[in-house]
Amino acid sequence: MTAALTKNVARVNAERLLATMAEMSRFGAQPNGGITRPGFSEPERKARDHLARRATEQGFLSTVDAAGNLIIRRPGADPTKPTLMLGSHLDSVTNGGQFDGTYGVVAALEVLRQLTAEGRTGWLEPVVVAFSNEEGAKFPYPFFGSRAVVGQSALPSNVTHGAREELAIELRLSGGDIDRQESARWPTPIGAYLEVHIEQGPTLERAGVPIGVVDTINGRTIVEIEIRGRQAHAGTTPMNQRADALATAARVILVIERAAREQRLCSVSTVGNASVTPGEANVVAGEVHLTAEIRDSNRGRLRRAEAAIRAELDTFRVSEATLVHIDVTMRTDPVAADATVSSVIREAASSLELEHLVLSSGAGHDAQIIAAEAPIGMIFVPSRGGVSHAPEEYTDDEDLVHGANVLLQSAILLMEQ
Ligand code: HGY
Ligand code: MN
Ligand code: MN
Ligand code: MN
Repeated sequence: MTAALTKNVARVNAERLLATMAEMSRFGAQPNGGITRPGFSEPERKARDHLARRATEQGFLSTVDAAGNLIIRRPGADPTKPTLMLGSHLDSVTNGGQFDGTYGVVAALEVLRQLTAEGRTGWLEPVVVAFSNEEGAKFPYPFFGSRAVVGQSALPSNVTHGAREELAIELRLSGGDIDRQESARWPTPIGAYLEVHIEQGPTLERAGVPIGVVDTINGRTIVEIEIRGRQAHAGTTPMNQRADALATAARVILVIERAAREQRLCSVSTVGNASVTPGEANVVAGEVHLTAEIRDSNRGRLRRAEAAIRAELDTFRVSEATLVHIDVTMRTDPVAADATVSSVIREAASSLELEHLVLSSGAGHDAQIIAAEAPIGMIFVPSRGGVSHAPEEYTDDEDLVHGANVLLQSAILLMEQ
């Protein structure tokens, strides 16, 4: 491709993209440079309101659906056309980074601005969606918004009345309504879904390649593990008369870690949360609650790993004085990106003279949920040191601009097909 040809390729307004990213990083900012902006929290509401304000200043229409998703449309958008959905999320994990999710939403808005400025229309109507509670940091129902859009409920069937009520209050403050989730279901066919995201892993940086084209997104199973022992005095209870919930929890954690690290039953396995009751030095723990997850790109392996972990933990039920109860709270299957959408992304990268690499996603994304109803494609940009879900998360300005340009070019190719 010659330089003259590349010059004619549409580009986003890089300055405005980076300025909007900088603005968004104020919401939930921590002294250490991290971001704490859990779904359905005050900082996340402020971030969404800010972006909605920016969008309406530009003449777009912004609405919030019953699931708390922020939706940005062009005025006069043709409601009969299938949607070209451009999305990601604005919520973060506790003390996470500025780029995870937010970059995808800000880039999508920038693409909508550029498509509009150039007066581009096609058989698809471009719409930006900032999905609510993708991470599930404060309310443990990840993909809350994207699930609602495809008519699935993110709430586990056994959610307690109290937990549901707590969510209902925060969701209402965010403009949603827990009793009207079905109304969040997307009303028109989704012709294609595109999401640009930081890689959150080291592959692109190591290869020195600016653009990743995602072929698969790993599946994930989240389990809650309840370990019940007998609360007792740590100074007087003989070691052979204890039912120590925390000691059992330690063994459970190692079983789960071994599943991926040693047994290689799945690609990764993690216990990311433990809460100990009562959690005091001089008390044998009576109860421990663990949240664990396993991930893999193969559905069969994921299911077999889950069964193997369960079987091993089952032996604890008889060998330990404590009681171990396991509850699956979320299963997402591995998802393949659509071949046509992915080839459009590759073509878009080539037209911008950007080298690309095909890779899989270890992290979860709203794209994998939308895949239930639409062909999806994902664009990755490099993450410094492969770090994410941490304050050190960072992507160069130049790479942010490249990713947004590939998103824009992919959108144009899909709309004008
Ligand atoms: O946890 C994930 O994979 C994603 O960042 N929500
Ligand atoms: Mn994340
Ligand atoms: Mn994300
Ligand atoms: Mn005492």
